[in-house]
Formats: sequence, structure tokens, C-alpha cells
Amino acid sequence: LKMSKVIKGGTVVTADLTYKADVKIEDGKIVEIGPDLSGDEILDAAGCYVMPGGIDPHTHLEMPFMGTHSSDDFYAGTRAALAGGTTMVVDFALPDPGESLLDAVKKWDNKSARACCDYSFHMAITWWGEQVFNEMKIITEEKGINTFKHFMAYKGSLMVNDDEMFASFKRCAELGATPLVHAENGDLVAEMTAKLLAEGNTGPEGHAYSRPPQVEGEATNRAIMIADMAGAPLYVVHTSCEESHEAIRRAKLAGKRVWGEPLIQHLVLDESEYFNEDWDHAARRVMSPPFRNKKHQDSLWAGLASGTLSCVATDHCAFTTEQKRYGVGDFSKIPNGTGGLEDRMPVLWTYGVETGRITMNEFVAVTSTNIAKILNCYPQKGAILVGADADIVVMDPSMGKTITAEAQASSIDYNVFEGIEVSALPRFVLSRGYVAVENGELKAKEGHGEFVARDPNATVNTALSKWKELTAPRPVVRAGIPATGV
Ligand code: DUC
Ligand code: ZN
Ligand code: ZN
Ligand code: ZN
Repeated sequence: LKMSKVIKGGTVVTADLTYKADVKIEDGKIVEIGPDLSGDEILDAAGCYVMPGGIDPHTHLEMPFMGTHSSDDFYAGTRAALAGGTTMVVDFALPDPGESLLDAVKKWDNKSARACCDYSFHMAITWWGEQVFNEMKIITEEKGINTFKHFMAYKGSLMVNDDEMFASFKRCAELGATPLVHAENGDLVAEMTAKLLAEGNTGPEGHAYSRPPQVEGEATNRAIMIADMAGAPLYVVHTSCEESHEAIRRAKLAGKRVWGEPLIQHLVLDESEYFNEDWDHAARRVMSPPFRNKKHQDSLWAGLASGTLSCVATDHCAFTTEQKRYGVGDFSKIPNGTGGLEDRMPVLWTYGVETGRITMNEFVAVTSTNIAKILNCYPQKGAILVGADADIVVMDPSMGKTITAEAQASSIDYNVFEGIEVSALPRFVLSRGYVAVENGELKAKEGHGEFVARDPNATVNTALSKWKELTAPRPVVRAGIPATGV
């Protein structure tokens, strides 16, 4: 006899429906949805919303970066995820320049063995050559990775140039993969940084001065046009400003498959954080892109409501205060990154749903369902449907808390959302049927997480015709010799 569980008495909320129903789970999958279900174990969801578990499409766990490693590894990071109702994370396998993509996957396989929730990988393209071209096929067809990330910033380390991006985007289109971009103009950032430092502007606020919205808007627009020529769709990570959002809106209206991903940090925190007199306070909030002003925040919220922006992520890349202090006297040496995995769902609920900026169904769409579709793992993930994985968050709007670093699962010594009150928290979180949060108590299990393989995406190949059209042989209209001579 199988052990079954029933989530009882709650309101099911999906990206398109809200209705009262019980949800029955066996062998890690949803087996029945309906009224008055019975089972071996009952999880009382009275007064709660039963939603697909969150998917964070953008994390950097134990990432080698800026002379150090991000502090939350797959164990600490996925515990934090589960504590906040996120049941799947997508991290970036990052080859060193010259390194085999397959070796990078092996490294990330090893790191992720400790994961407490399910996970997948994007593959970063940090260099270009025949080997990368060839290995992209193996990565897509045999390793279950159909997304490739390109850094347009971090000149001298992770950055790729336009010709490399163009080659990689064309390869993505051929393979049914989706390119991702970190869109900031790396050349301009490098120049701005050098000028600021030369003028003695060495504090954390210099980081924000060096990366204004223009560098993001320019790079976003450039990546969109390159993707369009390559016949590939495009996913723009951490869209933080109106300039970038505007380029994405324009592309969508022109019929291009382009998606934008605001971070919970950019939706809620603003640039005034960098002008705090406490160096540590400001440095802890240094990330790329930097926090923006209220005008940009309003733009991002409007994008979520209208559907021009698709997914809310964290870019979780946590560094301790000690690591942040590598940048004392030179902001360009402050490791870039902030945490957020544990807080994304409750904070978005509080600032989005509670305020009426987005509906509950839109909340589910932008925290889970939309990205599951883009990544091609829907409805295994991102759905409350019979046959789907039982990755479920039972949100309780009668639970609340003040966010503190002291109570967090993340391993770092501060929290950028410190002091913020959230108005809903998970009563239960299920990871493929395993109860990882029970009545608010975290019971994450090391190594429970499994890799989610994602097949090539059929929607990508439909775009290939564009590249074929652009490269079709052109008519020779006239021979190159003038009739009368010159
Ligand atoms: N931005 C960050 O802030 N950290 C990690 C990488 C990135 O692009
Ligand atoms: Zn290392
Ligand atoms: Zn980035
Ligand atoms: Zn990132």
C-alpha cells in the first residue's frame, strides 16, 4: 500500500484558476484534485492558498566569482529556498575560459549533490570556439540543458563579444535552445569604473554610478537585435530599469519572443541604500545591475501586471560582510551579489498581491508557471495538475514575520530585507511530495533534490526561418564594372 497525503481544505491557486479543492499526492506526484479526498496523512490547509512551488530561475550557489566563492552552497541555498516556498532553483554552470562545457556540468553536478530541492542548470558561454560549438549540441541533446547564458559585462573575465554572442545565438536556434543575457555594456562599465576610481570615488555608491540604466538599455536592445538576426528567442535576466523594459516591450510588440526577468530586490529596494553612511550597509547591497530609483520600480511592477515582464527571480549570490570588505578602498573589488531565495515569495506576496499590484494568479505565473513554460519543464513543474510533480507551497495569509538575518536559513550574516514585514508565509512546502516545511517548521532533507532535465524547446525552431531568410543567396543585380569607366 502506498502512503498518500492529502492537502485538505485549502483554495487552489494556479496561473489561471482559483477554486476550493483538496489535493492528493502519491509517490511524489499529484494523483487527484477534488472535494472530500481521503488519504493516509492529512495536511490541514484551511484558510490557505495551495499553489505550485516557486521556481527561481536565477541563482549562483557556490559560484567562483571576483576572487572568492558565493557563500551559500547548494545545501544552504536550497534550504533557504524551501523555507520561503521555492521548490526548484536554476543555477548557472560556469566554465572557466577555455574549459570544456562538459567539465563545467560535472563540477555543478558535484556541487548540487547536496541540494534539498529540485534544480536545473543553465550553461554559461564564457568563451567561444569550435569546441564550444560542438559541445553545445551534447549539452542540449544529452545533458538536459536547453538554456545558454551570455554575460555582456564583466570585461576581461566572463564577458563575450557581439561576434561570439551572434555565433552562440545561431547555435541555440539550431539546437532548440534559448539564449539568456546579462545585459550591461561591459566596455562602458569598465570606462566609467576607471574614471570614478581615478577621481577618488572609491566607495560602494561608485558601483551604482558606474552602471547607469543606459548601459543596461543599450545592451538589452543590442541583444534583442542580435537574437532576432540569429532567429533565436531571448531571455533577459535581471531587468532592472525602464530602458531595458522598454526595449523588451518594443520587441514583444514587434512579435519577437523576448522575456524579461525583474528581481525581487529591484522591485522593493532602491538606490538610496547605496547612500547609507554605513559602508557595510551599502556594500552588502552591491549587485549588478544596481538598485534603481522609484521610477524604474514602478516600470517593473507595471511590466508584471501587463505581462511585458514574465518572471520574478533573485540572482541569489550571497557574500558575507567579510567578503564584501575585499572592496574597501575600491568598489570594483566588492563581490557583486545579494541574497533573496528565502524572501522572494513572501516579499512579492506582501508588496505585490497585498497591495493589489498583481493578482494571486499573476503571482503564481511570475513565480512559477511562466518560467516552467519558458524552460520547457511545464507541467512537470509549475502546475497543480494530476500527473505533475508534487512541488507545492501552501501559503498562509494569517502568518507573518519581520525578516531578520538571525532567523534566516542563508549562511550569511545579514539580510538585505532586514526589518521588512511580510504578511504571508508557507504553512507547508512539499518537494516531490516530501514535506520540507511542516506547520511553518523547516525540515529540508540534504540530497533530496534531483536534477530536472529539459528537452530542446519546439518554439525555438519555429524562429529559425528568420536566419535562413537573412542568409539566403541574394540576386546579383549588376556586375561590378561601370559601363563608361570612372
Ligand atoms: N550579478 C551579481 O550581482 N552577482 C552575480 C552575477 C551578476 O551578474
Ligand atoms: Zn574555485
Ligand atoms: Zn547577471
Ligand atoms: Zn546572475
